[in-house]
Amino acid sequence: MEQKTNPNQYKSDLKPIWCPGCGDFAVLSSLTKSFAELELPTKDVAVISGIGCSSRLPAYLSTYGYHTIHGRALCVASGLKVARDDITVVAVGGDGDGFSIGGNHFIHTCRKNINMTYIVMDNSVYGMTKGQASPTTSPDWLGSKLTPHGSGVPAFQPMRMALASGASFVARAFSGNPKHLTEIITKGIQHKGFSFIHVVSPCVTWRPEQKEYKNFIKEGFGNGPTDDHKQARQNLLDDDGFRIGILYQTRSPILDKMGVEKCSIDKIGTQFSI
Ligand SMILES: Cc1ncc(C[n+]2csc(CCOP(=O)(O)OP(=O)(O)O)c2C)c(N)n1
Ligand code: SF4
Repeated sequence: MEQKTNPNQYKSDLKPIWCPGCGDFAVLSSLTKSFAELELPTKDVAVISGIGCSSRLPAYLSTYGYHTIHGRALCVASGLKVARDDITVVAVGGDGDGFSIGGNHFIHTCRKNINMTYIVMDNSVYGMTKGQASPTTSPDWLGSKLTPHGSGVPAFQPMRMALASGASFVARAFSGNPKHLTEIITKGIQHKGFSFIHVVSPCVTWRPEQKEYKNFIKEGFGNGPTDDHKQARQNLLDDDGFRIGILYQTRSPILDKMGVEKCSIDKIGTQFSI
């Protein structure tokens, strides 16, 4: 897509304090490129995060933003989008934030299919709190003193969970392939409904072995994006977490302001209108 707007206009004056080499830099840069491609006015964009290294991202943007509390980005983002449908809402955060303490909200936001985008920068570790195992850490990872023999717990599968919970756009990208990442973010924002973008985003400090991720990345799921749920489920069967692309995209009913108002109490204690 031809770039008419300068991506730098979406950056704030704050310099990111992420470790040099952190995958989150590429997500910030791709997000600003997507905003520019879509020519979104900064006043019409809000980026909402939880807590974690990745959740610092809104501070580095000149759009509206809200660095909320741990695991609650989607709650705040949902309320904002339902109240202000004219705003482009993007929620961002880490795998700990989104799949552990925020796991409940992840499932239900997929189910509600609210028209916004959720980008999870997954490094399979709690980066900010110094490297503990997260929900997406493999059970045999020995890198944390808290779990010296591994966590022993099978890793959470974000793509499967999003698909099973009703997300209408499910995709994965890699911070080491920023062009593709930008394409996916742009498509996710353009999508009408809840778009979940799982970004493999290395933590070079607590998981230095993730610097090798680039050697494992493979493009595409099955024959490409599908709107067939069964096919999408099948395409995930041989996924090892390193396939990138759009897995699933469909149109399904969106929960918006009208939907919320229709289902709310008209007069307190007297009637419901459905
Ligand atoms: C209620 C609450 N519990 C725990 C914490 C401590 N805490 C801060 S960030 C974090 C995990 C961050 O990991 P992740 O979301 O994966 O982000 P990353 O730092 O890796 O980008 C935790 C447990 C907190 N801030 N609030
Ligand atoms: S600790 Fe890890 S996730 Fe946090 S900024 Fe450093 S490299 Fe990135």
